[in-house]
Amino acid sequence: MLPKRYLLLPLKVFQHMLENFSPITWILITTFIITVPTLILTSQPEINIGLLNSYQDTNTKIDKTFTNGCIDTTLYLNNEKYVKQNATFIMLTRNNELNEVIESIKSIETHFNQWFQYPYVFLNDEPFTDLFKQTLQNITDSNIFFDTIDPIDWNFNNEVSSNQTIKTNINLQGDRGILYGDMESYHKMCRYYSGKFYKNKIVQNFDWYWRIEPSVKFFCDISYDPFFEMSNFNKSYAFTIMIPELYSTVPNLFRTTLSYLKLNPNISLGSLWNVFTNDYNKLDLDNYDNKNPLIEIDTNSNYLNKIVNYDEEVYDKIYEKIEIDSFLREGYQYNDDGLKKIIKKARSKIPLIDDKFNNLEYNLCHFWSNFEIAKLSIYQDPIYDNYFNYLEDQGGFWKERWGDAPVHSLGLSMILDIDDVHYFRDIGYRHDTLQHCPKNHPNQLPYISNNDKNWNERKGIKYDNVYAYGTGCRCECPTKLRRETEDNNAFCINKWYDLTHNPIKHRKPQFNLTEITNKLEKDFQRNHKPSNDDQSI
Ligand SMILES: Nc1nc2c(ncn2[C@@H]2O[C@H](COP(=O)(O)OP(=O)(O)OP(=O)(O)O)[C@@H](O)[C@H]2O)c(=O)[nH]1
Ligand SMILES: *[C@@H]1O[C@H](CO)[C@@H](O)[C@H](O)[C@H]1NC(C)=O
Ligand SMILES: *[C@@H]1O[C@H](CO)[C@@H](O)[C@H](O)[C@H]1NC(C)=O
Ligand SMILES: *[C@@H]1O[C@H](CO)[C@@H](O)[C@H](O)[C@H]1NC(C)=O
Ligand SMILES: *[C@@H]1O[C@H](CO)[C@@H](O)[C@H](O)[C@H]1NC(C)=O
Ligand SMILES: *[C@@H]1O[C@H](CO)[C@@H](O)[C@H](O)[C@H]1NC(C)=O
Ligand SMILES: *[C@@H]1O[C@H](CO)[C@@H](O)[C@H](O)[C@H]1NC(C)=O
Repeated sequence: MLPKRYLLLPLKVFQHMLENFSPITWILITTFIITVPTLILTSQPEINIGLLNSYQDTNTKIDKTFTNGCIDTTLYLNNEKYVKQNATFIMLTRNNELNEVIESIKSIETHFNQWFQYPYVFLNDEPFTDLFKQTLQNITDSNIFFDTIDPIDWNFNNEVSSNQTIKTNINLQGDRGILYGDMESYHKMCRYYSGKFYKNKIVQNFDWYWRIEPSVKFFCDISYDPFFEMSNFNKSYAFTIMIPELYSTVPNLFRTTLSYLKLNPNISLGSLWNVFTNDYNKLDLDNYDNKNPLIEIDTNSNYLNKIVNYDEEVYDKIYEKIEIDSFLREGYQYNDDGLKKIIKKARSKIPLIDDKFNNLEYNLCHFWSNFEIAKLSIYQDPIYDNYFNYLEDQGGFWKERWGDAPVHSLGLSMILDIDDVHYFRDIGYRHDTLQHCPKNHPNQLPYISNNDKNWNERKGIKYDNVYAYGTGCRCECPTKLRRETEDNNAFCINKWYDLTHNPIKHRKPQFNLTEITNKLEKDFQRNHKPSNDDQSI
C-alpha cells in the first residue's frame, strides 16, 4: 500500500491550481482537455502533401498501377490482345538454400505463376544437385533451366589484381564492420548481378526477367501479367521497394560514376538521374549544360556555384561578391567593409559536403534489386555495359563492396527516363527485414485456383479490408515485425513520388544569376553611394 499522503497528492495539486491559476490559464487547460482527445478520436490516417504515404493515391500520367485491384485472370488470358511474353524468372542461389528456394517458389506460384507458367532460370557458381533439381521440378509445372556459371564470369578478373590483394581488401572491409564486407562470395554475387547475369547464355534466350531470391514472400495475388503490361505501357524497368544504400559500402561509387560520364561527354542523361542525385548548381549560368553537367565551366560564376550549396545562401553570396568587386574597383571610397570581405573570402574554403563532386551528390537511393522486373536489353545498351566495365576496372567490387542495386540504379539512370520505370505498388513483397504491402483496392474477386499445387500456402488466408486508394488484389499483409516502406524512412520513395508528380527532363538551376546580380547591384548602390538627391544638396 502507498502511504496515505501520496493518495492525497492529486487533491493537493488541484487545490493549489484552484487557488493560483488565472482565468486565462483555466481556459487554456479546458481547451486542451477538450481538443486533444477530439483530435485523436477523429484523426484520419495522416496525409502529408508532397509526401507519399500508403493511404494516398499515387497514380500519375507518367506511372500508375496497371489494373484497379483484381481482374478476371481467365478473361484476361483469353483476350485476343493478350500476348504471353518472352520472359523468365531468374534466381541465383546455392544448393544448401533449397528450403528457402522452395518457400519463394511456392509463394510466387500460388500468387501469380500458377496462371501464367513463366519458366525459371536457376544460376549457381557450383553445379546444382539432382535433389535440388528434382524437388523444384516437383512444385511447379513450368519449365526450369539450371545453369552453372562459368568461373570466368563469376571470379574477379585476375589481371586486375593478385588474389592476395583482393583478399586483404575484403578482410579490411570486414574489420571495418561493413555489412557483408568480408564475404568474398557476397562481393562476387554483387558483381555478377551488376554486369554478368544478362550475358548468361540461358538468360539471353529471353527478352524479360523477373528476379527473385530465396526466402522471399508475396502477399497479394497478381491477377494480370506484369511483363505484358510493362510492354504495353512501354516500361523497361520496375521495382517495388526503394531505399538508401549504406554509405560505407559505396564511398567511391559516385566519384567513379562521374569519371565515367566525364570520359563520355556524348551521354545525354535520362531524367531518372534526377531521382538519384542532388544537384548543387543553384545559379543558372548561361553556359551551364544541363544535359551533361560534367562539362567543367571554369568561370567566376561557376566558382559562385561551388560555394553556394543551399537556396538561402544565394543572395548573401552574390551580395558579398558585389561588395568585393566594388572594393577591388574603387577601394575604400564607398565600401568600408570591402577589405574585411576580401580577407574573409580568402580565408574561407569551398564548403565541404560529404560526397559532393562537380556540384553533384549521390543521395544513396536505389531500387532494391532483389526484386526486379526488367527488359534485358537495357543492360545490353553500351552505355550501361561500358559503365560496368569501367567500374570493374576501378576494382570497386572488391576494394569496396559496391552493390548491384546502386550500380543498376545509377547506370540505368544514364539511359532511362522516369516514365520508363514502373513502381509495382500493387505487388506485396518481403525480403529480409523490409517489406512493401499495399492496401486492397475496392475491386476484389474470389480466388480461383488453376491446379494450384501449393494450395496449403493459402490455408487460413484472410484478405485485408479495402481502401479507396488501395491497389492490391487479395492481399493479406502481415502487420507484425516489419513496417510498410511507404510509411517509414520513406526519403527515397518520396523522391520518386515528387518527381512523378512534377516531371522534369533536365534539372535547371532555380536562380538566375544575371537577374539577381542586377537587383543586388542596385541595393548596393543605394546602401553605399550618395544618391542623386544627396549630390544635389
Ligand atoms: N550460387 C551462389 N549464390 C549466391 C552466393 N552468394 C550469394 N548468392 C545468392 O545471391 C542472392 C543474394 O545473396 P544474399 O547473401 O542472400 O544477400 P541478401 O540477403 O539478399 O542481401 P541484401 O538483400 O543486400 O541484404 C541469394 O539468392 C543468394 O542465394 C554464392 O556465393 N553462390
Ligand atoms: C516428387 O513428387 C513425387 C510424387 O508426389 C514424389 O514421389 C517424389 O518423392 C518427389 N520427389 C522429390 C525429389 O521431392
Ligand atoms: C587466384 O589465382 C590463381 C592462380 O593465378 C587462380 O588459379 C585462381 O583462379 C585465382 N582465384 C581467384 C578467386 O581469382
Ligand atoms: C526471346 O528473346 C530472345 C532474346 O531477344 C531471342 O533470341 C529469342 O528468339 C526470343 N524467343 C522467342 C520465342 O521469341
Ligand atoms: C508505347 O510506344 C508506342 C510506340 O512508340 C506508342 O505508339 C504507344 O502509344 C506507347 N504506349 C503508351 C501507353 O505510352
Ligand atoms: C560516346 O563516345 C565514346 C568515346 O568516344 C564512344 O565509345 C561511345 O560509343 C559514344 N557513345 C554514344 C552513346 O554515342
Ligand atoms: C536571366 O535573366 C536575364 C535578364 O532578365 C535574361 O536575359 C536571361 O535570359 C535569363 N537567363 C536564363 C538562363 O533564364
